[in-house]
Amino acid sequence: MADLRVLRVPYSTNVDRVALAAGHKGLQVTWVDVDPDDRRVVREASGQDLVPVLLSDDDVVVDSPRILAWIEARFPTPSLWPSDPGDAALADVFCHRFNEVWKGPPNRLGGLLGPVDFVRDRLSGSEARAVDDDTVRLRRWLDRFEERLDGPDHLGGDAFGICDVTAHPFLRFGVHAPDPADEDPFHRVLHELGSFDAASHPRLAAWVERVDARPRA
Ligand SMILES: N[C@@H](CCC(=O)N[C@@H](CS)C(=O)NCC(=O)O)C(=O)O
Repeated sequence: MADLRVLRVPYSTNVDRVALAAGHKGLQVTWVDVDPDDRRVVREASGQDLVPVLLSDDDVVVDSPRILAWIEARFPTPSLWPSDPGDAALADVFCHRFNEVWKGPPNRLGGLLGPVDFVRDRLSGSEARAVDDDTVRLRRWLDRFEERLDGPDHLGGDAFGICDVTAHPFLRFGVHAPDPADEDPFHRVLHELGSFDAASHPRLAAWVERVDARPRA
């Protein structure tokens, strides 16, 4: 088995994607814990500051979607993408939109609310309106995920796969509070403004639990 090392920081959603994917494939990962305030190891290994970074015998891969595709190419079984090429393309569209569109509102909310410690009275009028608008966007997507799960057990269909790996580390905060030591405002936004439960979104809450129970490397 190839030696896979992954650089990580605590509470990282994008690192959790790699843990879920590697767990699905039964891969052994050597985790390398990095001080979030001292990224020299990350920079020396990869030329940039963000984690996860995957280091194999012959490759350095940054950016979680690229890492997931790399893992799938090297270790195709059990697969994360559907075997039907059309379904696989659709899964890619889902993941791309999750990364490029869905993340927009919670990222902006974190950017507005983090600096004022989530005290809305400290926002300007236009900032408060932006918070309201992005909160509506964030919550509407929860309803769409709930509708998607009317029938299939997973976001990409019946089988666990890349759509679940991509979305679960983020959506799980809608049910689970961040660790008390986790100070990332993005995670707090997902928990406080993107919250849901078995009463409001029963299928989505059950999906969170289902994916919570999966193996992680
Ligand atoms: N597009 C990258 C984003 C990576 C990213 O933003 N990583 C976060 C942790 S989840 C990070 O290292 N942030 C820098 C910081 O916290 O200072 C990916 O999907 O891997």
